[in-house]
Amino acid sequence: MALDQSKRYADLSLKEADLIAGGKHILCAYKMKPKVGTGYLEAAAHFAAESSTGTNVEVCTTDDFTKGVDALVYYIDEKTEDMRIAYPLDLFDRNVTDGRMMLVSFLTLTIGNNQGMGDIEYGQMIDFWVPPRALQLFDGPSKNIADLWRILGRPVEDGGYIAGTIIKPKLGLRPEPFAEAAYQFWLGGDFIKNDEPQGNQTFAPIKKVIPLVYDAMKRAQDETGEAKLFSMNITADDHFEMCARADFALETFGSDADKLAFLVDGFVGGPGMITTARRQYPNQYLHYHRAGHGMITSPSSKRGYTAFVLAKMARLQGASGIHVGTMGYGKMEGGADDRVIAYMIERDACEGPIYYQEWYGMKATTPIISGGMNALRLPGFFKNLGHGNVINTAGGGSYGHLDSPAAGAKSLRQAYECWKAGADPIEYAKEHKEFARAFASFPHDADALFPGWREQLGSFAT
Ligand code: CAP
Ligand code: MG
Repeated sequence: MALDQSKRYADLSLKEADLIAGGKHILCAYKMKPKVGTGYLEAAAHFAAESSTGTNVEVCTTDDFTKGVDALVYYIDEKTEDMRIAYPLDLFDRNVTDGRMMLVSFLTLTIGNNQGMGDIEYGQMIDFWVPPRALQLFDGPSKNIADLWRILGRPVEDGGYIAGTIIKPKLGLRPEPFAEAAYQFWLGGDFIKNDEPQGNQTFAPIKKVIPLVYDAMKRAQDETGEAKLFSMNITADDHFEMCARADFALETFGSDADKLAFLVDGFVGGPGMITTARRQYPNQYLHYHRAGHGMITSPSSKRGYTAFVLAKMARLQGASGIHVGTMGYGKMEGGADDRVIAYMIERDACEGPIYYQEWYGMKATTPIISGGMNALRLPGFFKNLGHGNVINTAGGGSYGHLDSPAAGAKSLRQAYECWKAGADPIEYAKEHKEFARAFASFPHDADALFPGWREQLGSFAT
């Protein structure tokens, strides 16, 4: 049995509204369940102790100052497993170099040791609230979708849908076929990203691939008269290796370097990689790929934190865009309600699952929609989200189009135009060939989403 520390680490008389008005705490909400035999408040207090100044026993080195920075449980509801903790700002580590806050310290405290405690069955962070002072101390995004819209020659507000892809197959393309796949898509679309494991494999060395990709970009730009964008994976264990990749690409792209984004596998790589990219390359769009996050953010998980929390942290850190799933319209887990993930990162104020967060002008982070998407799934997706100001990357949805990757790309854009016009997709398809051919390309989806399409579209789709 652990020591009951609830007298020190819990104060249920504290009001959330007062804590928010005071602005001196970061608030975190968890779903927490103690192990059988441990009382709820007792477990919660131990959780707060372990996440701040304490341990499982009293230590003689504690003084009055120490107690002033204790994290405090301020709300519990055993039935719903709700537990909320207020963390004094002074608890969090600050940079020696510039006094700023760091995400790694936020994580070490709020979702660190508390994840492996013997008297806790599970604890998962479902929301957090950041006071204005802490917002000032995080980098936030430097570039975002507005910068991409400007490059694409569109309005910097409501600039609309960016049609993208991921070079597929995921691995196994040598430099020439890789660049050719990029060229083929760019003839119809805007944005291409490396798939998250693509880097400097021996069969496709960066120093051969990147110049060929840039050449493909230039040719596609000449051919279409449009600007094109490429998001390059610079993920690496070593900071200097990341920079070597990024610097090489910037030099290669030369006068088109503004069209180069940097992709970082930020979940497996960790916050340090994101901040390295954010601080080293503030002029480039920073693309946060979250591969691996499902290990804790899956709806089946009761530990770690949710996809919502991950996205909110990404905006604080300064990701220009982060994957937010497909809200039940693609191949990955998630549902229609995941809209709130997108809203929280793109709005200046937003109601989260627990907290209302104001961002006080911190730049927005773009929702990146990826995973099993194609033209047929997009109209429903946009309807659910309520807008189309996103980057969408469709790998299978582009390279799986029967006619060509360019036709796949065009079918994506047409799906957006169809939704924007409020048109009936089958009727719209009759006048838009690439969209019509998406029905024949993805007949499984077509049957599920538009039963009767074969009879209605007939020769338009074949
Ligand atoms: C999509 C993707 C992304 C997933 C990751 C893939 O490809 O590139 O990695 O979207 O999930 O390899 O699966 P497809 P999330 O378009 O071919 O499905 O975006 O939810 O983080
Ligand atoms: Mg991928």
